[in-house]
Amino acid sequence: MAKNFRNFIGGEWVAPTTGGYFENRNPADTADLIGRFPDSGAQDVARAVRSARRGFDLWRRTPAPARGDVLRRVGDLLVERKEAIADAMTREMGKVLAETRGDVQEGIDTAYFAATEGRRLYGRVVPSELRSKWAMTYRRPIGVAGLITPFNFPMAIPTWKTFPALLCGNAVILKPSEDVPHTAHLLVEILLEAGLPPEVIQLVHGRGETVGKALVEHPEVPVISFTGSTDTGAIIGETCGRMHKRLSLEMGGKNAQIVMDDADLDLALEGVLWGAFGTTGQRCTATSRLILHRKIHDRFLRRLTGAVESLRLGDGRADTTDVGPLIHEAARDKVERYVEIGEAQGAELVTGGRAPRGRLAAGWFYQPTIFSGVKAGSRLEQEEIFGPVLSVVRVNSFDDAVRVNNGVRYGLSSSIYTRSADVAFRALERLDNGITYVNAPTIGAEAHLPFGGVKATGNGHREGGWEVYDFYSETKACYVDYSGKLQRAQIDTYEL
Ligand code: UN1
Repeated sequence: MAKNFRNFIGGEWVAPTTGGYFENRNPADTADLIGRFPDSGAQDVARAVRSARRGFDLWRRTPAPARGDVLRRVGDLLVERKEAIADAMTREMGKVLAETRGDVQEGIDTAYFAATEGRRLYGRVVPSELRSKWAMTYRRPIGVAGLITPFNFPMAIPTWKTFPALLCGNAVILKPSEDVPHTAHLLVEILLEAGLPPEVIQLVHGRGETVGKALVEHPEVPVISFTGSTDTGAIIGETCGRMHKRLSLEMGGKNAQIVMDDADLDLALEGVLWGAFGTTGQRCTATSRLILHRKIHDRFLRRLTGAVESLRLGDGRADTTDVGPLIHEAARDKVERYVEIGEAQGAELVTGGRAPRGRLAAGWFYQPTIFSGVKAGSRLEQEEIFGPVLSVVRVNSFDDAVRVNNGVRYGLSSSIYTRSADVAFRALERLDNGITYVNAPTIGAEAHLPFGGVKATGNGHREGGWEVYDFYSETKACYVDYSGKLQRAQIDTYEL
């Protein structure tokens, strides 16, 4: 019998007020039922907010280094349970074990970074223009943060949002994707075990249209962070704009790897295989376009096709698997639709292009797929597919490659393979993305660097690294005048 999991609200594990549950199934084998999770409603969110307000009152007064100590213990527990969590994550999400281990590791890195930030969280002391007066800033917590996370990094992304929010002294309400609720459950168990006061964290499972919406619209949740589609981000942005909320958005991508004629082709080949088909193409940073210089186009494409045809599809928990399933039926339908669009628009299907039969029909698998002769501006080249489909675009020059790379509405990551230092630096300058890699694929951001994109990918904020701490805290400017008299800024120092 599959278990009914619960929300964590008000310091306890509770059933949803709606009484409804949804199923969580293994995408590699849909007969494998992992559990049922709460299909919560707005009332559950309202309870969570009331509790988080109490948690916030306590936590905001806990010294930041002590908050950091809790997160260090969280990191230690993640280290201890890395293997078990990776296994559970592959079971509910599908990507191969090496990747789910990496996903937990990203959480560990984020925890240890946050732990040390507890002893920094710097403000500044600056000279005042007036005598006997100090001027300084410090960082204050904001309140209850509503965090809405996607399926593709079931541990890493919740930790990117939760840990900095907590370190800054906020209380958190986490609404994980309904495709990966179990990993979020394991994370919250660890936070509690590490000594986080219970009302500082709330876990509310459910759908975006119900729980996510209720969180975004709740007047006592002043901070929202969302990773997901650009369309949903736009709706959230409207609400947050109207309600004066602080909002961080991480949305779509249409990332390209450029291979110049002077590139190390072996390296570029490994890079695109990993970038395009790792996580079955379901990363915001996935390589979905390959921009090839005409001089190496045919050679490279031939070798790439051979390599892609030898990738092994299967259950992510088997050692022999390179590429796992897609997350669910709708994701596979979307990939199928784009393959039809590609063919209808005249691109050439080089390999893949269908779902495998036989044993793999038990899951949401799709063959790694390459289209060549893809035209810049066509739908295949412009729209995010979030699956194992790579579009190859042929270009004549570096300038052409830059134009194609920048000619989409998104701007998350980009990559260029070249042996020329000046081409590499020109690429860093001209590629319109939040992240650019030289001689490395479009995926693989490290937890201590700012993560995010330009144009329709984001709204100017960054996750990860040091910048995210600015997002989760409010800067207060403080002036202390010990002159014993009224000193007028802009006037007294400058009076003749
Ligand atoms: C995402 O796809 O949403 O850079 C996150 C990477 C990972 C994170 C991806 N470290 O590919």
